[in-house]
Amino acid sequence: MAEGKIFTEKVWIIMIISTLIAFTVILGVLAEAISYTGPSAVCPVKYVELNEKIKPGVKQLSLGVYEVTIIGRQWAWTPNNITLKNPRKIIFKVASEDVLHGFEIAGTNVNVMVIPGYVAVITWTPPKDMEGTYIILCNEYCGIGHQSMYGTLTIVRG
Ligand SMILES: [Cu+2]
Repeated sequence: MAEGKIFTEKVWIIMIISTLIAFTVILGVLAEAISYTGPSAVCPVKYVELNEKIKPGVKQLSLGVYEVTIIGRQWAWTPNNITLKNPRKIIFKVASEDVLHGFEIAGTNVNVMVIPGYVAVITWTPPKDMEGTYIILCNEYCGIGHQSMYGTLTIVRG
């Protein structure tokens, strides 16, 4: 009788461990499939130095590699309309001049909270076939004009 219980316990332990392994493998494969890149890095910036240290704009680092520096303030992103030609890798550096904002490019996995006093850094590899115009929006309520805080990212191929 006791041996039968031990056998049942072993079967259950094996089933639980194999389920955990299966879930972990599935999660890993799906994360790879959607190009999940994990949490972004943040680095502090002194509030008064923000405008000296952070110059909004687009910089091409090498062929297809762009650094896009964006400042969020109530209620706009600067720059507001970004056009990139054949991007392979985009490094977004996003900072807030006033309150908490949320930087999101709709339809992609770019989504980061922009905390005043920090620069959020996201490295994003857009899919090779991705082109067109995508909405950049603020997804953290940041005041009365929050709904008008949006811009565009246009990816041009060819
Ligand atoms: Cu907002």
